[in-house]
Amino acid sequence: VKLYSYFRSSAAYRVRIALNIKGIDYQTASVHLVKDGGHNKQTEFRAVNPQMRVPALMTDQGDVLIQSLAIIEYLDETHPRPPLLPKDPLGRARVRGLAELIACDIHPLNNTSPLRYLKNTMNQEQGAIDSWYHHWIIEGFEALEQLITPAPYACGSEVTLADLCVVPQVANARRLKVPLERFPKIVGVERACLALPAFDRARPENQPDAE
Ligand SMILES: N[C@@H](CCC(=O)N[C@@H](CS)C(=O)NCC(=O)O)C(=O)O
Repeated sequence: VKLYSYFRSSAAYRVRIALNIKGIDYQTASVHLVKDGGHNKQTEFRAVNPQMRVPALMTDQGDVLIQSLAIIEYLDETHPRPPLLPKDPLGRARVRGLAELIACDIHPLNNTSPLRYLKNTMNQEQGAIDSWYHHWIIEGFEALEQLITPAPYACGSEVTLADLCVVPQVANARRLKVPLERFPKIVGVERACLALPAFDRARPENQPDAE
């Protein structure tokens, strides 16, 4: 399979972890989100994903899948071992709830496009943009901190889809210097996950396009 990725993309990071956990060999097609106004906006990538965002996954049959959570669930269904979702419906709903708290409610507000819009169209200063970024991460993490019980992973003793969302979001928070002292459980989950090779290999700094 081919993963359209960018080393700093936290949504692509989620999928890289899933591919590693499942032991699926993949080729990285790097799409630079910053250079020349974003290579994701160019015709070549627009033909792959009209939404012009990474990740996108091209299967060996040439099908293109978009949206990290949909891609991860596809990988989980086609490569069931080890599972990324619990078997029971209640457990699945809990894991998905945490994943969506991050992927639907935190991440979209700190994404490249909205931040660029704040800067270029709304003419906001960098300081105001940084406050926006910090605000939405902190608000989301305050809820997440109460919802997880590191044992040692976000939802117990097995890695789940929730961990695949927590670790990249914490990486983003660290990059933008969001203080994390108030979130010991979240940081504990990150620490436990990063001790696993599948997570470590997926880190931004370990990607072929890392700068
Ligand atoms: N909900 C999407 C988010 C994808 C997304 O927004 N990716 C970012 C990088 S993390 C991107 O490609 N941004 C480019 C842009 O906003 O122009 C997913 O989970 O895959």
